[in-house]
Amino acid sequence: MGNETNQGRVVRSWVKITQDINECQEELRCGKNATCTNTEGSFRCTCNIGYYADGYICTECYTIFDFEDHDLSNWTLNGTAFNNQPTYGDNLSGRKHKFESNHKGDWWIGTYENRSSPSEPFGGQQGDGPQGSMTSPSFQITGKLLTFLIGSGCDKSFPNIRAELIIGGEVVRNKTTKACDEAMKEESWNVTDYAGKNAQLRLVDNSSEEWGHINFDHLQACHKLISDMDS
Ligand SMILES: [Ca+2]
Ligand SMILES: [Ca+2]
Ligand SMILES: [Ca+2]
Repeated sequence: MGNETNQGRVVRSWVKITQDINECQEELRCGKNATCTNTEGSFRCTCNIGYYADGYICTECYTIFDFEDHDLSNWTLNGTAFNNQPTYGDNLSGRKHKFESNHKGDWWIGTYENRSSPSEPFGGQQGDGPQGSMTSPSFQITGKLLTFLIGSGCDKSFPNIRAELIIGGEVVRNKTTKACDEAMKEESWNVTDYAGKNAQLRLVDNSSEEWGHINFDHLQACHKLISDMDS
């Protein structure tokens, strides 16, 4: 409400006052990895250099492939090992050996498994027999590090169970596990030399031996090397 003097008398009028709030005065309004910019009626968060938008926060890593859309139509499949992928849920626990896969989300790659939808039998399996490979669509390397979860493979199947990073048609990094363990563990590739390049991920199951299957999930790109983390 405002007061005005008009030819010696006071009139009163209701004036709508809009006053911008500077949301950026609030500490960490955009989180510690972002810069806040006040705007009229709002504000804007911009990830600092080297950080990636992940929902409403800026993180040091962002997800490239997590299989949560359970759609492999953009991937190239050879052979039969990957025909029933991705796998839904903690399918391993549906069998008598109570292994864990340590997958993230609901969907992951497991070439022993045969449960490509929640309606299929819990614990369903195709076994170690099928062989093949699965090659991703192209993605750009924007960080220093690629991290991923990988499991299975064992002495007999090693090194025919592996993940590969392909650039320009060449395999520039690979990872075998020899873990003899279904539970996926985090592994990584230093890709500092390949910043800005287009790459592909290839998962290989070239084994029908015992433990001749690959488990894989959650490829992400990270701004920092592990040795840089928390520095
Ligand atoms: Ca504002
Ligand atoms: Ca996943
Ligand atoms: Ca196999």
